[in-house]
Amino acid sequence: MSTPILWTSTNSSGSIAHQAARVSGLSIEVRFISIRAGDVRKPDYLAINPKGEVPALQLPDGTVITEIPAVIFWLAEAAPDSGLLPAGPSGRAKGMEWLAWCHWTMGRHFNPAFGPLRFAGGNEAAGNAVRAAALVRAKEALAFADAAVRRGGGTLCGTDQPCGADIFLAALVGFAGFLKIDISDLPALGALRDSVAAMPGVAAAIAREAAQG
Ligand SMILES: N[C@@H](CCC(=O)N[C@@H](CS)C(=O)NCC(=O)O)C(=O)O
Repeated sequence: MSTPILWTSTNSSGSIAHQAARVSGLSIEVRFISIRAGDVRKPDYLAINPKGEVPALQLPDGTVITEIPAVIFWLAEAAPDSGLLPAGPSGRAKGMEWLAWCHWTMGRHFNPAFGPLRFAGGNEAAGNAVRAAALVRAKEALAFADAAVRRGGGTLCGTDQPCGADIFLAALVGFAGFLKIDISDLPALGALRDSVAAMPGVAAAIAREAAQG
């Protein structure tokens, strides 16, 4: 293998890494597996990512990078002019800070909203309560991010172009749509989602996933 391979699944958080990979401009092979078909739990894939999750970035030297912030950090390091992280030590740290925030927000609020039964021992009534609470928390988190984007003049870190954290936040906005969270009172997030979707690399990744089905 001479080209990194990005393992992902359509309509999943792996799409965030896929979009960032295209924004990086690096030559990366994208391989789709199906979460729904259980591919993430098959031995061949577990040998690549024992966590049984996407995304995973498999490098030619055998190193496998998992966890979205780490994947985007690697892409930003390998393509320093891509803008995936803002410039300078403080800018890079702020970019990582927001990547970590998005990741933590996805794990603690969005995941329970999407799959409440996993957080409620399979009990349906408890699951409904988990989901309701998670939706409230997710909306609060989105309001926090909306204020940050307004302060940044359209991006989380005040950059002219969206960075990797903005790509992640735009994905959370998309997840909010699936969850029917009303963000009409958070216009900075709608504008950010649109500016991220207009990035050529992001548009290419979205088109590729649509073609994949
Ligand atoms: N810790 C993970 C979170 C990613 C994640 O939640 N991946 C989900 C897809 S959205 C997954 O692969 N789930 C496997 C499954 O549902 O079996 C990361 O950042 O890489």
